[in-house]
Parts: sequence; structure tokens; C-alpha cells
Amino acid sequence: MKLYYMPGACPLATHIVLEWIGEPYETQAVERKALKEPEFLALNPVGSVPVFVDGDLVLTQSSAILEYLAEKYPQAGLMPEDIHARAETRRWMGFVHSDLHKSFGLAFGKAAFSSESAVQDAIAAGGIAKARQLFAIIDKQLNGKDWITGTRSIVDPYLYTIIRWADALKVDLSDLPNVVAFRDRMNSDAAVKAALQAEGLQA
Ligand SMILES: N[C@@H](CCC(=O)N[C@@H](CS)C(=O)NCC(=O)O)C(=O)O
Repeated sequence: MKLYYMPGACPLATHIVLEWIGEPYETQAVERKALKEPEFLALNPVGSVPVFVDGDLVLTQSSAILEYLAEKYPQAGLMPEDIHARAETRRWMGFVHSDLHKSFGLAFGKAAFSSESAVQDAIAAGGIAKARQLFAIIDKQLNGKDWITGTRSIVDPYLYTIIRWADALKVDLSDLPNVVAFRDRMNSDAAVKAALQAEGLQA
């Protein structure tokens, strides 16, 4: 198994899940400019990470990769067996992948929408405002729970990765105690520490 990544970007979620699973894997860091070069575009025509390779399977899209790993290694217990609990896990995966990640996409990708810095700033601010609303929902969901769905799943490392982006962009989460406590718990997880260290990052 091989994971192509950029440090701290969304592949960190897969990286942590690979650590939780504990089976052998390798990683390949990709420079941002290399994402748009023919060699990488042959793997992923979108020109983005993660790309995950397992034998002749070349998989993109974080949610698909994470579900694949949960299904391949059910012993890791990262996707519940009960049909309702699976649906809940997919619901929160959709929330993090399609809503929360996308709101940060506006902030990180603001230059794609306009060359005017005032417009770019407005787009970024809109993305961050949306993210704040979504984090408030997550804070309620985490109340009384260690993990977003109640049990450890493939969604948690993805949520953690995006909380790190909020911290990097100085988004104030201090009024969301359950989100802060979740981040701190993940920071002290041995597998999380190993994935961060391998990417040259710190908790
Ligand atoms: N929907 C994709 C999004 C992938 C994505 O946005 N990747 C970012 C890093 S988090 C990236 O490679 N950005 C570089 C670029 O698009 O140029 C997924 O979930 O895997």
C-alpha cells in the first residue's frame, strides 16, 4: 500500500488510519507543483492528493480511500457493523468531507475565484464563517463523546486534520470545548504522533 501526500493536507487522515491499522505501507511526499505534472496526473487527473495505491488499485477521494481501508481491515474496528451505525458514520464522513473540507477549500483556494485581493478575502472569510457554523454543530455532536460517532472510526482522523487547518489559519475554536478536547485527545494518540512525525509536523 502506498499513500501520496503533501504534509498536513487531507491525506493526513489516511496516514493516521494506516497507522491505526498497523499493516505495512509506504508514503510518497509530493511537491505542490508536481501535482500538475504528467507523471502525477496519470495517477490522478485532478492533480490532487491523496492518491492511494494498493496493488493494481489506484484510488483517489479521501472518503473512498478511508472506507476501502475500513472494509479491507475490519479488525481495526473503524467502521461499525450495525447498519444504522454505518449510516451514521457515512453521514459524518459526508459532513466532514463534503461540507467542512469544502468550506476550507474556499479559504485555501480563494485565488482560483478572482484576481482581486478584496474578492479573495471575502471568499476566504465566507468559507471560514461557514466552517465556524459547522464546527459548532460538531461541538454539540461531540458532547459526552470521545469520537464523533461515539466510537472510533475513519471520520475522526479526517475531522482532526481539518481542525489542524483551523488552527493554522488562526480560527478561534476556544468557545467550542468539545472540539478543543477532541483535538487534544488526538494530539496525544500514538498513531497520530507517528503520522505527524513522518510528515515532519508537530501536534
Ligand atoms: N475531494 C478530494 C479533495 C482533494 C484535495 O482537495 N486535495 C488537496 C489537499 S487537501 C490538494 O491536493 N490540493 C492541491 C491542488 O488542488 O492543487 C479528496 O477528498 O480527496
